[in-house]
Amino acid sequence: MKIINISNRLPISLQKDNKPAIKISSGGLVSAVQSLSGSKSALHWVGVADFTIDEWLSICPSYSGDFILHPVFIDENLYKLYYNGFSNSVLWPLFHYFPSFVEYKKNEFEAYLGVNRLLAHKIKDIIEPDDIVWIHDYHMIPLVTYLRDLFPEIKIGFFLHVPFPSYELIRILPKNCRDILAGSLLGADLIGFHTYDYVQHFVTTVQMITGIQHKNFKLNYNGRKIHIDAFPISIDFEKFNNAYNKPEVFAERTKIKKLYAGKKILFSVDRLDYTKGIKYRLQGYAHFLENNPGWMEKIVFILIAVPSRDNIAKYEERKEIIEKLIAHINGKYGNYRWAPIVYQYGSVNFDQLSGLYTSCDVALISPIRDGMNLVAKEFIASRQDKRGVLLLSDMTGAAKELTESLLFNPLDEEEICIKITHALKMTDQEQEIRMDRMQKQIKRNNVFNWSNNFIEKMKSISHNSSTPIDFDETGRRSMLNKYTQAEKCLIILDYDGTIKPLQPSPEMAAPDDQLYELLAELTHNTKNTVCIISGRDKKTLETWFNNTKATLVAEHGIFAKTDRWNKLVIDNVPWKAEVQKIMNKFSENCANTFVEEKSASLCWHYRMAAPEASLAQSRELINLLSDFLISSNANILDGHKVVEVKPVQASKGNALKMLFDFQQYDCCICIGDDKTDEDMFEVINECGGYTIKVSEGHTFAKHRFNDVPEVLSFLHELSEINQ
Ligand code: GDG
Repeated sequence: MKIINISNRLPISLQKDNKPAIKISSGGLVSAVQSLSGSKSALHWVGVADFTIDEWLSICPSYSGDFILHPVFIDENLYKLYYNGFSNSVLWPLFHYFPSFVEYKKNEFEAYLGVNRLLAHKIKDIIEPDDIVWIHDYHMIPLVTYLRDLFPEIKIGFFLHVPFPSYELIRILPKNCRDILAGSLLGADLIGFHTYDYVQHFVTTVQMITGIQHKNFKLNYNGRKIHIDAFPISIDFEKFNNAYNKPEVFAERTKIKKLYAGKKILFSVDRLDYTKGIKYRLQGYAHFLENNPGWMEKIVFILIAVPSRDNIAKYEERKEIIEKLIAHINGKYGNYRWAPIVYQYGSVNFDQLSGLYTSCDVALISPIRDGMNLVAKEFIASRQDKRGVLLLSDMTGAAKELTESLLFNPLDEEEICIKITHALKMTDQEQEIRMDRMQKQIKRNNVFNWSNNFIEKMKSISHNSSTPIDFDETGRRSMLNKYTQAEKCLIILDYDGTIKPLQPSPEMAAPDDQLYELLAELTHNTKNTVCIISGRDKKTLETWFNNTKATLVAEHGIFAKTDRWNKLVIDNVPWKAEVQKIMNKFSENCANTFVEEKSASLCWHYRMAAPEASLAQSRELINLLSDFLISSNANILDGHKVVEVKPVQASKGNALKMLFDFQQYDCCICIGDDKTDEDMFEVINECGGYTIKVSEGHTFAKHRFNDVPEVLSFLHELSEINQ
């Protein structure tokens, strides 16, 4: 088994001077993936090359590292459109809640898809059946589905390193673009995010766009279960902690302390990116200087900004804004002996970084949005001396874990000023207590646990990609044989769309004589137990099937009739009147939609309405109801052209479990067409029965009939056996 890691760039740089060599990057992700080699899996890494084929061919024979590298060579212009264009001028700003920075261009989106296709093509030659593929980040979303199409059986994991925003942001994108993005990730078996709010945003987005609802953060799609979970990334704790005693780091620390002797040191390091909140950080610091003249010449802010994506206009602009502001603050508050801000536009090496982490008094980290933020964790881990204070924006993923830091809102300069003051006054004892707690947290959840947890989760996912198969003659025969030999058979039939074609309005779908006759024949055979299980109310089922000897289940499992009607779940629905008011409003606003009232549930039907407008309205309704019903016992079903609210315990699967002892039957046949039939398919699959989905769509069912006539013809065949 191989682990194939895929990221935008390979984790290497090519040393092209007189002694050409491949240098492996030293980032946390690299060590995390490297550590997986302990699991005896060969580690492959695929990424876009930032060197030429000739350079690669001349250097690669001398390489013998931990990874088997697969550079993908992409035309420079195409790469620009994909990377600077769609990836970093649409997805990056949008996912970080900067919608006004989004610059969508169709050709860039096409380039984005094109590069992903090229990557899939490359990976195609590497993959073997039991491999695990791990795809990283927003550049590679379509790749998930391209690989799934090529390899239905392979295990695919995806991890997003940036925030996943609310659906309200995603819906800004053109329709085909957002459909592709949401749909593509459904090719994965495991989708990981840093935090639970990103998980939550993702499942809501999937439901809003595709109508697929999660159950305990698992999605059922094309016969596969997709697991969605939070895996907060971390760092190599020991590497940063042990660096404290490295002679080079000691020397760097001593130099810095000497240079700024008698002054408190504030420190920050990040890529120069508008999401990192550098401008607001500076304004907060200026506010502090303005309000604390006593600190003049007694404090210095070392600000390292690392060049990043500087050929994108927004980044250039940001650099100018920041540099002007630094000049302004230094001019306003500084003098010929002292500059309040020491600024470096350029990176530092690891020892210098450790020297800065361990010599500063306060780390000031203020992103406006950040998926996680590793700098915060690195600062904490570096402080073997357990001194220093972390000031951290509450808009970072890291803020959810580093709760002993001083958290602040990154746009609030007054709060930044207050928190700087608090940090400067914090006693050594308090610093030590806070540091100790955060260090324990990071040590426990280090980057090796992160990668290991992700891969172990991948391994544990049983991969059942069997899409339902249409019955061919042999399959059909084998099922009929099984039925013929059975002594007791349970036949479970959904009603609308299964044994009766869907009609524009519910009352038009009453059974006809032929259907009554068919049901009479099936129920007449003593070996059969027939169950009609529907979302319909019990009054309708009673009227239609009063003279039929079938078990009836109404309202998706709330009521059942064997000899007489029984309630299977409590139908306490205090929310009903209010939900009805809301649904009525939606009916008034959206022509040709209507509300159906049942005893314990309500449905808003939009089958006869204008498709696009009513679909948009249905999304609004679900959004509204989700908030309205948040602490109630209600469940919202996003069905086929219907939104239904029902008690949470009511499900067809639960009802079947309550009504039947499956052991008693040697043949079980379950047919349905709707999302509400999925949980009964799961139940019947478990007991080894036949599950059959009618028509298109994702399903847990093992087989498929194309339409209602096919179901009826099959049932006719059954009715003629053993008569
Ligand atoms: C993305 C997400 C998420 C920076 N300057 C220097 C330097 N660095 C290193 C830091 C740290 C890394 O770069 C930056 O990581 P962050 O997490 O802070 O931010 P992004 O680059 O935006 O990363 C982020 C991350 O992915 C992981 O999933 O946390 O939310 O945006 O390791 O140390 N290292 C050295 N010199 C520098 O000048 N040596």
